[in-house]
Amino acid sequence: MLLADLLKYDRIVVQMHDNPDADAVGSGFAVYKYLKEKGKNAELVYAGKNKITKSNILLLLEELEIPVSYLGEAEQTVELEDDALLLTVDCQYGEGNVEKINAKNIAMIDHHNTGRLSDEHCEIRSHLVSCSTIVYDMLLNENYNINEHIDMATALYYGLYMDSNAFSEIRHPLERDMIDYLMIDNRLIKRLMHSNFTIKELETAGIAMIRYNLDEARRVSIIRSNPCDPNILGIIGDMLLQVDTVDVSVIYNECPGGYKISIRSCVDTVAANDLSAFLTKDIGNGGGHDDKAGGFINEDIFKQKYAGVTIENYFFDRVKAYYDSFDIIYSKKGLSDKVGFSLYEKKKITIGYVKTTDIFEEGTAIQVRTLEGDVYITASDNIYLMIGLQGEVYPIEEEVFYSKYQSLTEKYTIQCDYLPSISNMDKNESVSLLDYANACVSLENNKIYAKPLSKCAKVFTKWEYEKYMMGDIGDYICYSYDDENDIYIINKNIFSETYESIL
Ligand SMILES: [Mn+2]
Repeated sequence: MLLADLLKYDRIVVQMHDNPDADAVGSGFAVYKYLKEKGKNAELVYAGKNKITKSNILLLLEELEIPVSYLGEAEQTVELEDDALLLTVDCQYGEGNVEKINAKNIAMIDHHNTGRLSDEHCEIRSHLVSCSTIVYDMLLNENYNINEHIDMATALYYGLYMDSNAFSEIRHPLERDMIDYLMIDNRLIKRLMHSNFTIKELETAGIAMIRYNLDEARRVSIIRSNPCDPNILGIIGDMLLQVDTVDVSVIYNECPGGYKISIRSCVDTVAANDLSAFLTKDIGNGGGHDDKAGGFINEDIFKQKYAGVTIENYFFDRVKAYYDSFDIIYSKKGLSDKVGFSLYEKKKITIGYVKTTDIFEEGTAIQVRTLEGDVYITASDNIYLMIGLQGEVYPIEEEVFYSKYQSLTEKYTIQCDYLPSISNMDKNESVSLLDYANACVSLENNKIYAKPLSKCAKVFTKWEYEKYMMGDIGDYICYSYDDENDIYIINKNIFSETYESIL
């Protein structure tokens, strides 16, 4: 669905979920404002038992002069005209968290995973942490200049901020781009950040800390908190990491529909986002950064999959299982055991490459943003970037490049979920890597040693990645034919597409 698709209606009611949070307000207000500007008879509403009382939301509405109507318990009383459109934001029509309004025409924009997929009336992207991100992206697709409206930019930013637990649970590069791009009212954001919870909630945090549990050997603490605002979990976690014997903290509590999790880590061998993904695998979703992450476990799915297991035991067992699940490999030290590796050759496929100094001046600190995370390098005539079939990017030295690839005269083009971008860190300028990419094809002697992993591995490569490369069972651990300290992971699908065995 496109935002422009909504314009065929003249009257549009934008409905946020009941007890609207910052994300519902941010995404709802942005769409509302866009529709108003297009000359539509638009309205921003919410319904349900409760009127908004949370201090930060009231402040947000007041300061940005967001006109919101409260419809009360609307199911019996409100009926939309036949030619009007009802658009639900940050929620889906018919779900339990949003009062039903009788309407003939219905559209939705949401990031919650209910199993519904996008179609011509719905934009559902459950891989994103906030609905504000979806609306941001939809506005950009309309070539709409959000930054001409500081109120809209600020509301979207705050929506993402709150739904991602202060940006700690961001999963997608689109969300990183959004933070960099939006021009916001910093003073207001600061005020909002500091009116986040009540003195009662502070007490909840205190009680949770008293009830800590510590695994001294693994230096990990697991805490169950009483129900509270998700932000509080992050605050407890930040505090726990100040303790000299704690490296990782896992905090969870009950929330509507399941359990909310917050994870903190201060060691480079445990990335909080990986631990979160592990703990929520098949029963929810999790993500974030290497030091801070969050997640959600769906209660119904949990009970189905782990019948008879209490949530306490689940966390104790799974955290232990996580620590036993991986090996750690440092490229600098090399591999102590090369048993089981075989020789493979790169297939003659066309991939892309860019010379870093074709984009930025020699010596510029650059950040390459890809689906797998950010990589930091310094632009140099000697450093090239390779772009694979699925948009994966990795650096390579010039000399190695020319020994393994032959450049072609054509440009390199691919279609993938997120096109890698590159930015000059000093000037904060970002460009698409594909605009500079040329095609190349691998030479005959492009060989590596590789073997499929039978246990997960975390590889610290010779390049400055944000964190280790994570290899799952079935992915390939590889090292270069000419350099046994150049160790890395190749995803199993990419491996079979790009390498073939030579005996
Ligand atoms: Mn949301």
